[in-house]
Amino acid sequence: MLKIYHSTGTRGFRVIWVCEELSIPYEIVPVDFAAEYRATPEWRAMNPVGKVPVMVDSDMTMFESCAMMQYVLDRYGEGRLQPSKDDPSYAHYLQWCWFAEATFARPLGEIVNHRRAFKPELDNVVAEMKGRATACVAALDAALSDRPYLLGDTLSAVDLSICYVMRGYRRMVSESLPANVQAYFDSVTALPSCAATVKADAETAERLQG
Ligand SMILES: N[C@@H](CCC(=O)N[C@@H](CS)C(=O)NCC(=O)O)C(=O)O
Repeated sequence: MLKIYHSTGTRGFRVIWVCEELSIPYEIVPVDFAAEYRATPEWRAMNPVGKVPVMVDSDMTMFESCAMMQYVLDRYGEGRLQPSKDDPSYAHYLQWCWFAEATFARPLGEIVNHRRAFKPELDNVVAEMKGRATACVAALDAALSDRPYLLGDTLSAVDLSICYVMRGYRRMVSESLPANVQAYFDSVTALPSCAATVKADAETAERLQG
């Protein structure tokens, strides 16, 4: 069974969500998010840069959450939640998959890093990163002006990946979203698979404490 090494609130959320949406069996292994644990040789053997998540499938170990998502889809998805390579929407599927992590999540990650340092002189960096993240939300709003999901009428894994990042945006930048994005976020996060993921994510912290 797939093992997802995860810390509550972190990027393993998007991989868990895909498994929940597709009813693919998985197990969460809770990871202590403390920097001290992530610096240990034990964790570095799993993720050489000391981040989470990590996924193990039999004798295969990998890091990078969007790559994990794609692996799960390709290996166990049976064609669901992604267009085939000859579908006209395939290029935009790739585009939004990469956008979710490389462009949208990146400024939010910088806000987390700068807040961790608690240095007032970094306030202008935080403001810049909020602006960059907000530009991503505006791009999503424009893309969603004529469609319920990023690829059109059909839900795909990019919607789960983007809405995972949007949860962070709402927490760190603004709860108020432009109209198209708000309707999109509300409908994607209303999926039963989202509630199941939120529950599994919260239980991860409880298991670590217990
Ligand atoms: N691109 C990586 C980013 C991984 C990442 O930055 N994870 C965060 C938690 S969501 C982390 O471990 N942060 C700790 C740190 O950077 O020190 C992925 O998608 O897996």
